Amino acid sequence: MENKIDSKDDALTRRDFIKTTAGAALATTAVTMGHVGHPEAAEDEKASIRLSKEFTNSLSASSLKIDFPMMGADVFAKACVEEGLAALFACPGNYPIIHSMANQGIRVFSGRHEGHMAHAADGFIRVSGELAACSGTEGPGFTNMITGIATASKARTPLLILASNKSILHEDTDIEDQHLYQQPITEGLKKWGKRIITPSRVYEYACDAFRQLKTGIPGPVHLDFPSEVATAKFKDSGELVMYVDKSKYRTESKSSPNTASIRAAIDLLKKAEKPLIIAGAGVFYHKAIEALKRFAEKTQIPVMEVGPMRGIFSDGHPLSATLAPLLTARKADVVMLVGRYFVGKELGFRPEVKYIRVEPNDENIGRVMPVEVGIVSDEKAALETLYDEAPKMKHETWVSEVAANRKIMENREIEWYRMGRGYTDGVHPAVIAKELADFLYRGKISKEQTVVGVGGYGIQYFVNFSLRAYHPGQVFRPTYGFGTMGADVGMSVGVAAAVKFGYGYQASFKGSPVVCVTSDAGFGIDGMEMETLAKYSLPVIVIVYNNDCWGTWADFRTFIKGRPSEQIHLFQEKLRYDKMGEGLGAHGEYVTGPEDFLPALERCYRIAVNESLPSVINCQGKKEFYLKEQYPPGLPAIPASGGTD
Ligand SMILES: Cc1ncc(C[n+]2csc(CCOP(=O)(O)OP(=O)(O)O)c2C)c(N)n1
Ligand SMILES: [Mg+2]
Repeated sequence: MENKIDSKDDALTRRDFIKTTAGAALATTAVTMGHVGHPEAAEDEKASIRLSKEFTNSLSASSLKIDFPMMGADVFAKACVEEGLAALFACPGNYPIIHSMANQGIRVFSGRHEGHMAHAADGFIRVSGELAACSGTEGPGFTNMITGIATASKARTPLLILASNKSILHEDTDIEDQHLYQQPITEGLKKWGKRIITPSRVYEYACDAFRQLKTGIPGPVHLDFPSEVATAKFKDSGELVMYVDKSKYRTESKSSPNTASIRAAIDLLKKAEKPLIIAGAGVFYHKAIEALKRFAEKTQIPVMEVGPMRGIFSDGHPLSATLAPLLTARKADVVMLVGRYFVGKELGFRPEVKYIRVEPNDENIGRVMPVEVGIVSDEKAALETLYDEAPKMKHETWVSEVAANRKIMENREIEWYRMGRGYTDGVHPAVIAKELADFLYRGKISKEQTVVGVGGYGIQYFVNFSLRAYHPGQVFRPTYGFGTMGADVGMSVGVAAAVKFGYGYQASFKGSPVVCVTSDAGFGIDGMEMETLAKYSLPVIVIVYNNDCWGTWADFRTFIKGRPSEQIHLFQEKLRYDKMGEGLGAHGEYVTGPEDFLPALERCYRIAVNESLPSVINCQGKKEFYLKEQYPPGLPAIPASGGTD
């Protein structure tokens, strides 16, 4: 795998870069991290950002093998190790648990806000398919996590949420502050949860948590640990309830489909002229990716993936319909949804479409969309059986129509780029979209290697269809299902951690830089996590589309123009998010014209590869770029639901 770009023809050499203030700071950081040693960095020693000895020593300290006698927290952490929990994202709080997890060898990343750490854990899971946890202190640390939990919930991420709690003894009193009855607060957001009130059952509840995380429809699991539980002492395993091996508290056996439903599905697909498979997160988590490909190829049914991550079905495959969703969905006559648990209204199917739904549990089948055939089965087992039972099929006209739809979208990208490139009073989002895609997929680096996320609002409308996913988890979508602004940088922390160490689906792309496209409003919420990226040498290139506003300004413009409500949507203009990044230990670039974007991207990529350090590219746009009439292509008009006229 090629993960370097040729630095010979880059405009700015590393030496030039070091001469800048940020460069000096970065170089010192890198020296402390053991990456590079540049004497020039010493020039600005006083002002330089650095890692403490204690931090670096701690990161390389060896883990401990803990055994009885153990505290409750140790018992829990040991269960996490046994279950292969890959990482923990946390802020200080819930101390016995996070200390024990770190000391027992679980990789811990400590960030600036518990909510962002929940997004980070979610991102880690979304791109790797491996389990991770987030943690916060009781009270405010826990409540900070709520948006992250809700985001993970809509994405059906099997996220383990951990929080401490005050003593059971003082329940229903105000004796201790930060006392909070947490479980009702995650009601409706979690798959399962438990306030552990019986110390001797701490292991049993850990087992319950992993059973929930590893089976059925995925979703967040929330455990809270009152102090009596975390600090309880156990002399030996005899003092714990259900202290048994994982082979005894959960099964690897999966549900398989019944013959009648498989036959009914095949009959329906055989009669269809324009069948379509919609693949969701279930295919990713239940390792059904190869089975999906084989079935689609045998039956020549196009596949569209819709979910919080992409790459379940490669965008490079001739049957892929992912990049032309609406054009394709509008024409489909039979739609088979596989492991797509969250069903939004965005796909635009015709009312007469017949649906087949494949999911491991029956509770979701028939929800939101009327179903013709329900297949209750693990997705992999269902697709393998469908492959075995279905005859070879051909849908030549339909497959060419899907290819033509993809071409329409590719041409749209080129046309939008042509228009965007014509505007010189700022960087138009269409320029970011096309030039980023050309750099990542059509240039010097391997098109498979870079994981990219796009969040924000209007910027997403431009960038989403330019991104490509050729391997599972190559694209992540922080706003999927919950529309969370301000999840992008936080999520990138987890994504980059998964890529840096090559977890799960990212094994072959270990160490590659990651790209995160975000917005100015978004960056205002979680931009502080640039410090976390820099601290852990996570090479994320954060592209901030800075249009001096919440993009909703454009949506409501007609109704709010000149009124007291207009200012609600506006920031100060020309804010320097790049300097914010620099101040936090990252490299910063401020790009004010379209011709400067690509060179800045190349510099940041080189720094990511050579120094393993993050960057912020602050792309100065204009709020007016979203106005269709003034600056075509603009954003599509939204219904005037929130208007005042
Ligand atoms: C946390 C949060 N707050 C508010 C909203 C409502 N909202 C949806 S899109 C949007 C505008 C976002 O602006 P920005 O992130 O800067 O993206 P832009 O459209 O300007 O590119 C707002 C306010 C939301 N979805 N999430
Ligand atoms: Mg904005």
